[in-house]
Amino acid sequence: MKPLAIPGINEIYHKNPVAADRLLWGRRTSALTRRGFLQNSGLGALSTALGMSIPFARFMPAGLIPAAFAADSAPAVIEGKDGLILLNDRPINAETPAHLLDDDVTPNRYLFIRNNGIPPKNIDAEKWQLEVEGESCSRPSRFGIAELRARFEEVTLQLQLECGGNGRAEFVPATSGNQWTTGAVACPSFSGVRLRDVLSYCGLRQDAVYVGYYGADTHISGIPDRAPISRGVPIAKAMEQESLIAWKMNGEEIPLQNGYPLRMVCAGWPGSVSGKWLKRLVVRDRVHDGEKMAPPSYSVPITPVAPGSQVPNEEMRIIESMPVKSLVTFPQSGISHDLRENLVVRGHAWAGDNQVGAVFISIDFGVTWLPTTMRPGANRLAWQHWQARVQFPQPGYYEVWARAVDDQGRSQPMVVPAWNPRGYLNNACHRIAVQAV
Ligand SMILES: Nc1nc2c(c(=O)[nH]1)N[C@H]1C(S)=C(S)[C@@H](COP(=O)(O)O)O[C@H]1N2
Ligand SMILES: [Mo]
Repeated sequence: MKPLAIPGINEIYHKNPVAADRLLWGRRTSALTRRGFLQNSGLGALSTALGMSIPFARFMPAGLIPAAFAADSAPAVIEGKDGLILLNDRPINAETPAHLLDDDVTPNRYLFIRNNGIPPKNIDAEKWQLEVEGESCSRPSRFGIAELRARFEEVTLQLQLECGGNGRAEFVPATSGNQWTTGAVACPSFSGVRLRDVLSYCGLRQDAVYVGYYGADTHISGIPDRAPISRGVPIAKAMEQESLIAWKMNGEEIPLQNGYPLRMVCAGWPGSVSGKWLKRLVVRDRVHDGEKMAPPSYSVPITPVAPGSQVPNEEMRIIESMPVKSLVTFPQSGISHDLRENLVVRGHAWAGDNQVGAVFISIDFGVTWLPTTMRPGANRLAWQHWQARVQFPQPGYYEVWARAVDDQGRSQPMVVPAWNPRGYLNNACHRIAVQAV
């Protein structure tokens, strides 16, 4: 099902080499693209390239790159992380293919890795200390992990983490940073204490505005005392009952790459607010000013801009709750399916601080949408599971598209949404390819 040649590719190369490269080598094809890359090649050529007919070809949006053209990347060899796709090896950044995210609760080995620096080495969890301080903290304190455990109530919650740059690979023109496709998201279960219990114990002054974190990872440059990243959340988010300081993931130690032995988890916001290898929390009387806290990091233009624009920092806002999104985790894109049988299609959906209202799927390029059955999430800020059965009318090439709508009525877009300089918040619909035979 993976064609070796794409008709018209030479012309595409001529006009837009970056796009052509993506088409051939990239994995940038899970959402629709605004550009008509294939406009020179007719539908006949497209069917030839796919090696099969396209029953709903008449509904195919102009310029759609078939999901079947998504190239396979070789999985990386990262200890304890079988099957992840490596995007960068220094610092390590690796994403999870959609079909490996099929579990209701993401196993430790499938939690994506997004490192801004180099993780600490030779960690002794028994000696690990968390400091809480800052100008708006009235009772600065230190805790070992055993003390956190003894002093505060232990809670376990399933919490969804998604990197703000997930889906970046689909923006045109390309934006710098890790070229995540769909796999910088997961929803493991975390155990620890509530951030708010710790903060309340340490005393928040009246003027407290923000909580910032510092981790034990080191800057890629090797410069000591330079934090690779130090972000945080406004007090209101920190005080939510789902915001945790966690030492366990799925009942096990947190994997080294994911923040062992202690991390913050503030779900529904960009993953970057959830500090790993957590050493220090600072209660601030202003928006925290740590590394990668201010625009343009993890920020988007306040008003939409033309693709490729330069945007002054003052015209950007820091990303907070993430937009509604979904994934098809079963079947794996590219399968062949026996036409005589229904195909079970399933996945997850999530909506930042909100709930998902509904998930729909389409097998005719978005002309008709079928409802799916949804199960509630395990708790607030956990992803929600959906499932449907589809029947294909005749043999040929199909795409299954999934589209979630949040409880405010906001839908995922079909096409890549507002371009922004750093390539954040692409919540376009996920598509998979199915050959009915
Ligand atoms: N100390 C520290 N915390 C960090 C990071 C980091 O590089 N260092 N990366 C952040 C980013 S950008 C994301 S998306 C999440 C990723 O968490 P994961 O690697 O466990 O999936 O951790 C966040 N916390
Ligand atoms: Mo991130």
